[in-house]
Amino acid sequence: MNLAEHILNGDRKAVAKLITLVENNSPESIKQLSVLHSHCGKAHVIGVTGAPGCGKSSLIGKLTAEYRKLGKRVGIIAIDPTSPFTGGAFLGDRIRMQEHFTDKDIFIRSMGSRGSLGGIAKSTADTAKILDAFGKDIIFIETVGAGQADVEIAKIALTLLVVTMPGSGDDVQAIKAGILETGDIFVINKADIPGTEQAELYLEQMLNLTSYPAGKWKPRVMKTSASLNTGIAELVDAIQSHMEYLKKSGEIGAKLREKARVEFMALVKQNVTKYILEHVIKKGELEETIERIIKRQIDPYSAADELVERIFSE
Ligand SMILES: Nc1nc2c(ncn2[C@@H]2O[C@H](COP(=O)(O)OP(=O)(O)OP(=O)(O)O)[C@@H](O)[C@H]2O)c(=O)[nH]1
Ligand SMILES: [Mg+2]
Repeated sequence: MNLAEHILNGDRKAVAKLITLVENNSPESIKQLSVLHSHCGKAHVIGVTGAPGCGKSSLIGKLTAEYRKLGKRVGIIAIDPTSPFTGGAFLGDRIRMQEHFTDKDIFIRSMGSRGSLGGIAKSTADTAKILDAFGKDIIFIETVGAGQADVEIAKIALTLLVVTMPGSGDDVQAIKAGILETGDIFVINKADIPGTEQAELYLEQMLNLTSYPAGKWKPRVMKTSASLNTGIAELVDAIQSHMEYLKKSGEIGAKLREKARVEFMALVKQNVTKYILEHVIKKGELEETIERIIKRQIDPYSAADELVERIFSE
């Protein structure tokens, strides 16, 4: 039996193994992912982003417990924002989520954030696919709200939660800087501490600056306390409403089509580049061409055109 078959048979170790192969960009992972493809497409992938320490992991822990009560199987992918080796966030997450570690219907994986942005986005997307094929109904992806990485993750998720907390004006302000357009549900976590109402008012005001045409999803503002376990069932309801909206409006089809298009085009680009580097370009030629470009003996546009033309003439 190969890894993919083991995964489809419910083998957790095989899941962990394949994720590692994906992270290492191993050619074997491609073979296994292609087998899994036809078994994917059932999971609701939920992105959870927000400033460090606002309670994303705690919240995911509570949401997971709620989904388990509903009989849903849950996968969690945490993108470790800071440390490449041991990692405070990683250890913290493990401790906070450990109540779920013994539950076999929950799978938790922390991923390093080293490597290129595209690399992280790709291994996260592939890991979500593996968990989907493994039978997880709900897959959380936790990222620290730090700009571009989150925008990439937002494209993987069907529903994006933007988490903030009261009292930290900076956090709420930071939301303005780009993620506002992509968030589907804004969560004010730590609603047990003062300043919750102000944060709520502020968010509502900001959302009201945008007009949402009838029939379009208007982002919701929810209040939770992961510590007191309040607002969690309501948040699950809001996430469910968003999924119903996606289905009813047909937006889910558009999202999935766009995702498939981006993935396919990236693979084509990758394969063509690989082919050129392995079969068309001669040893040392790449460096030589770069040298000529720097010396202005040739311009990069013509050099690229010449190279591509050679593929067809050879
Ligand atoms: N008062 C209060 N504290 C909370 C709540 N949720 C989380 N915390 C605390 O906030 C701290 C950070 O929580 P985490 O869940 O690790 O936050 P995070 O956003 O995942 O943090 P990073 O992954 O490091 O970005 C911990 O000390 C939690 O106990 C809450 O609802 N109320
Ligand atoms: Mg965390």
